[in-house]
Amino acid sequence: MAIERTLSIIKPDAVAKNVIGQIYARFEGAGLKVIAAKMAHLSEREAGEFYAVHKERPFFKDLVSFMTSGPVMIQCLEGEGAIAKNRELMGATDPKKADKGTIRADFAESIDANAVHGSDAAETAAVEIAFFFPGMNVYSR
Ligand code: RTP
Ligand code: MG
Repeated sequence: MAIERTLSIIKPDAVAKNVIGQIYARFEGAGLKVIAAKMAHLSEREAGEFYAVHKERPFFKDLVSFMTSGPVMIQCLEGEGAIAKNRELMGATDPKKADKGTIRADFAESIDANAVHGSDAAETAAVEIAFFFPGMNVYSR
């Protein structure tokens, strides 16, 4: 399988719960490397732009309001099949439906406060990585 890059966000609920390290350990345990990272408190504009694909969805307002409610930890992950592997580690969007042992099953409270974001395809990964890490401040090894 090819080496890929994906964009991951530890959302405000998980940052507030102080589980950044526990989530990073899961990435590392699955062979995913953190090759760029930054903490940020997103503005409404940034969160709205990032989730622009969901603009017409009924949950958009709540999503932006949640994503701007506190700091987030944003990282680019690299590894074999990184996009699907990260989605697998995350579990289903609704933590009640997420498989046992996934990040969302273990750390998320609700479909809104669901601990993590992960790119869902190669095209979105490229756009999302460029959105948060413009230029090449990425440390591959
Ligand atoms: P994400 O983009 O955050 O990684 O999550 P996802 O791919 O699993 O889910 P997506 O369909 O892209 O939705 C983005 C976020 O919007 C919230 N959502 N709420 N109330 C609802 O029906 C609903 N559906 C989605 C979730 O917080 C989801 O992570
Ligand atoms: Mg998504």
